Amino acid sequence: MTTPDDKDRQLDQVRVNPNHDSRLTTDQGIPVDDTDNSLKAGERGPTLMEDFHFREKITHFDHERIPERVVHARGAGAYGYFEVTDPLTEYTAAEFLRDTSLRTPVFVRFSTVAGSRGSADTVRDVRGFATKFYTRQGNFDLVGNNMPVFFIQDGIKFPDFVHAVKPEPNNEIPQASSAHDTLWDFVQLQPETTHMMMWLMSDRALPRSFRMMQGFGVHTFRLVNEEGVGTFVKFHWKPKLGTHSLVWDETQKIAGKDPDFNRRDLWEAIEAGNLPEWELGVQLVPADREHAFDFDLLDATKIIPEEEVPVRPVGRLVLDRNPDNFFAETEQVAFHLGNVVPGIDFTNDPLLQARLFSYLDTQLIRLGGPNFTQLPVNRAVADVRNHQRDGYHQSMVHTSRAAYHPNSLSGGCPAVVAEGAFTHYQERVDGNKIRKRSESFADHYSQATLFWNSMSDWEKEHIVSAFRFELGKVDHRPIREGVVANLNNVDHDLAVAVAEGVGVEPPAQPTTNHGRTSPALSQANAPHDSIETRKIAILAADGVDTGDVRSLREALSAVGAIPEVLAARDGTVEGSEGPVEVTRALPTVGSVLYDAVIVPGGKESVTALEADGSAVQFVAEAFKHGKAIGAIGDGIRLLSSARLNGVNNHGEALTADQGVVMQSASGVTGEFVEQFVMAVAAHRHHNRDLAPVPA
Ligand code: HDE
Repeated sequence: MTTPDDKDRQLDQVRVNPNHDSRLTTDQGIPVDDTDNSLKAGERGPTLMEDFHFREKITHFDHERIPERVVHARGAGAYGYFEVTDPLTEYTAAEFLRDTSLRTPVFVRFSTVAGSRGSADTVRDVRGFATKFYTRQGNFDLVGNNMPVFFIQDGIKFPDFVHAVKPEPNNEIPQASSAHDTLWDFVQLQPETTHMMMWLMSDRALPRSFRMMQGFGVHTFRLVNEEGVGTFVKFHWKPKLGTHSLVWDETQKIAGKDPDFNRRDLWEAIEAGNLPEWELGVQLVPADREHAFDFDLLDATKIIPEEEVPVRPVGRLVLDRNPDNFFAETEQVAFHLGNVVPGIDFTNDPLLQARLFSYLDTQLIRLGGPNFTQLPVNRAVADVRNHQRDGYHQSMVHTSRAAYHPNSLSGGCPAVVAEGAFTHYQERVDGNKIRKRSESFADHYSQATLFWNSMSDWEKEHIVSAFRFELGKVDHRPIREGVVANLNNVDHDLAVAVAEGVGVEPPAQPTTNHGRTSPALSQANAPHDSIETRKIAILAADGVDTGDVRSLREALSAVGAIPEVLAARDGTVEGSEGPVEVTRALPTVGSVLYDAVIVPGGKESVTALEADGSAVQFVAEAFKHGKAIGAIGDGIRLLSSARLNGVNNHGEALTADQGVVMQSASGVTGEFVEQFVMAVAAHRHHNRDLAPVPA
């Protein structure tokens, strides 16, 4: 159990456990002696109106649902803390970014964007990464995503974009998917979407885990120091476990096997004490360098390449506590970009400006009135004292007589004081009222090209396949053509490869590619050094080598992985030296729920696995998805049955650098473990010949 922080102590005042040592009552506190039978006129007669317990129970039930979020409806959240490690005292008045002795409580909610509350986790989509910092100076919300840019430049286009990506209006199809005509119609007509569409078609849209994805504030914000000097800032979250993704075929299968895959992963990691952690980084740009870039800092479809402005690590975010109640906390949490504390301010980014309006507005309807800030998860730990009164669901009893300012009846309180107050950054602005996009926002392609150029070969292949899949679902041919024509402005080879897959004429005119790259954009360059919390399947049947299973369990647990023994049935299998406990039965899982698989030795066991289609498929599918595969002694036979008999289709032997680690001698050697751990740490092996592997 972690030490309670200010937020936890505050929540403790409202936590109730009706299951603990209590009797059933109505909402009025009246004890109830029967909640299974309604009050009737005779045993077989009609229910009576006067049955207040029945009426109350049904009425409450009838009103249990609130509107889901218009976007980001599906999410999962957790509490934790933030610590600043490299104080930003020179740049900001925000105490939580200056004082290394502070542990600021946080609540983080991760989400998908397009799907409904009940949709699957592993869809191709952007992920929300929203953090509420309960600072001593008030709540600061960093409402970001796992991609550093956005689809549009001006918030007035947000309803258009969301209407296009959401299920189509006539039949509400497809759920949680961008692969349909209306989205791609919008995309082809709105070229500012191009850069973000490259991200969305990349593996970034398929995170292996919320714990293994980056977060970005997206907009350029402003830090303001105690002297009122402003510095532009971009916020970055970097996951301690590295940035890793699933592959497309796998995501689709997970959506059926475990639609709660990412949510469950977060929950289980925290329950097991494997606390998810991110580093906060900032890119700082002095005010006088505002125009020093070949893009506009106010344009949310642009990144500042890390090679141009390095990301400075400044703090640490750790999630250490699951919520007690999903609805009360994760569903009712209300993030708002406008919640800033002294020392952090906005810029004139037109997307950011629109968000300043939207969040509060949507919460008024979603949470049913203006008092949602009093909901436990939303309450600041800083004192809240003002003249806001009344409204639906007012749960404070304000005892002061004067609810206005200025007043003399309450001694002028709450008083307006300059010290510690938020003062808006004093930026000079002037201009004619005008509905116009700035010329400095006009380049929609250079950074899309930069992203494409920075990808490794396998990332490029995945992007092409994603475009082919999505456009292949678009019925209206001219839309496919429009998208391909637009992609030609990013890279000619990309446009041709996509065109070939979706049956449209490849663009004739090649365009020039500027050739620049930003290596930091490629997931291939992310650290691959840990196998902590990776789930590793050990396939077993009667006769399995008990020593192998024991050694593997020990060795893998010692490096922080989670080994699980899978067999045809739950319970135990009879190993060579006695019973081996089974973690899960094969029919309840599938290779897609694991990061790697090992087949231990044991002649009889391997023969049984060879005869079990689900075990053979397990290995073949893990291979198809690029996962590390290990086999010891007889275990190698199962790899042959899965047609991975040590030789790929080019007649070359599969080697450990392709993530297939085989040891013919029996017994788990240190060398085997070392090679296998390296293969798992690499996350996926995309240097395999996958074409012949059945889907
Ligand atoms: Fe949001 N967005 N958004 N958004 N957004 C919402 O607020 C909106 C944008 C983001 O876990 C809504 O309470 C507009 C960018 C996250 O509760 C709504 C525009 C980024 C979440 C809204 C944007 C985000 C939301 C829906 C264009 C990344 C989930 C329910 C101007 C930087 C927060 C709600 C949570 C949620 C509006 C664009 C991130 C409707 C108008 C860019 C993570 O207010």
